[in-house]
Amino acid sequence: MIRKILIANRGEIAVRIIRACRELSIATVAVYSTADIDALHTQLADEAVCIGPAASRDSYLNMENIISATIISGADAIHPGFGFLSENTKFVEMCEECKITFIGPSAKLIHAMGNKSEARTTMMNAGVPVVPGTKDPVFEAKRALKIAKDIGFPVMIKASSGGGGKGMRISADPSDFIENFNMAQLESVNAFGDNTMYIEKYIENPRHIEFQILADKFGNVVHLGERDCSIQRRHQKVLEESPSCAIDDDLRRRMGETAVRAAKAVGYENAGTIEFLLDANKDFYFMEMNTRIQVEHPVTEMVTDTDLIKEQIRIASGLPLELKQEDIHVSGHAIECRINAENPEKNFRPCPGLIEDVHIPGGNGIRVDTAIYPGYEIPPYYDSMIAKLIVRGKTRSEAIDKMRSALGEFIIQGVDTNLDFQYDIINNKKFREGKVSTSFIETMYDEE
Ligand code: MV4
Repeated sequence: MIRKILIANRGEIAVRIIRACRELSIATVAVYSTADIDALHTQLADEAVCIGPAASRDSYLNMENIISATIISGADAIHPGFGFLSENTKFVEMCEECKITFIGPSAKLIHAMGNKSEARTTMMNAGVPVVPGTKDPVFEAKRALKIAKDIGFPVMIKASSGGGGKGMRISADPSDFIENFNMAQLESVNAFGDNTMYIEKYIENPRHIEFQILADKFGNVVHLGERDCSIQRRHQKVLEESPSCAIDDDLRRRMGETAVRAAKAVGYENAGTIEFLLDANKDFYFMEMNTRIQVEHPVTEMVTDTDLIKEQIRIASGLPLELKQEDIHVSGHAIECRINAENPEKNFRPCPGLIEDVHIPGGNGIRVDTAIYPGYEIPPYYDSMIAKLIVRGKTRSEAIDKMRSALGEFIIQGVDTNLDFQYDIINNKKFREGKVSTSFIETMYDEE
């Protein structure tokens, strides 16, 4: 059994993990940078170890220091949260070598899914639908152009190591292909040191639908329904909901079964997410697999009445899944708004600084995951997300009304936030009608 967990993260997710550990009577060790000495996670954990200076690469990405902190504090496991070292193969290998339980999948699995081109091939071979495109990776623009002509334009050029839109380009027709391929490849070489590319048919205005799965060490895999994450800005999710209003029970069953098949095909273990693109004809295609707990996991927790962090810990402890697929029911509707310290009027520029005062909304079906408090100073070194406001209602319409009420009640004084921007999304006619796609934010103010 796991008795003590070191949380290799900060902010609301570190707090979320500490709370789950406390419920399970597992001791907690926080790690913090010198900029986070007053952070909530540092104060809330049973113990806290300073792991370096403010810059992430010196602290929250400092593998040696985090492993040392684990050994010194006598923790037997590390929960990585999301971001930072959560999908770092080398770090997971270090944990494996030091006999520290990494709460997540193996280094081998993270590596296999991090290679998007290889993941695509693996899924094709497992009978999981992928976007029409290359079977093998391509390295050379001229050869890629030949393939693109076979696929049919427009096409999407993607870097195998890509993510967050990096190393990705649309090509409308053969005349702009070579240039776009070379730009995408150069971006990938610069960002990831990898020139491996693949080509897909371009899917216009898709929805981003992802399925939450849980897999134990005994080959049991279940899915917990989907999240619709179509509302994004520059590949950053802004608002997520579950269930998706684009999916009926039959499609949910088929996509869910596909997600489970995908996880089984790679021998997955722990919590994971299968990302799909859903096109206007309701055809769905595997895009990527995320091998970590995700920011938006609470919407799934709210509609399935589960605790995904506790499930991760149980799985890592070697316990079999207690959940059976037939026992998992999606009930009601949940929405999450990501609250960022940023100024939407100044191109969403981050706005760190002193939180002079906070009022956090509450009430029936309202959940706020945050690490801010009155008098807290948001450091400028990390992500600008400072809270997640999650609501659950019986229906989508009730969840929207709850979110409108809760956003209106939320007060954060001292820094600029996107609270008003989220309010605009919630009150948008198209959003309320469920007519959203990945281009929603670019057009939301058009005809109002
Ligand atoms: C696509 C696509 C259209 N067609 N692939 C964006 C990030 C990366 N994970 C994959 N992405 C996309 N891949 C094909 N073949 C459109 C996107 C895309 C997108 C996907 C989900 C959510 C928001 C998006 C915004 C722009 C582009």
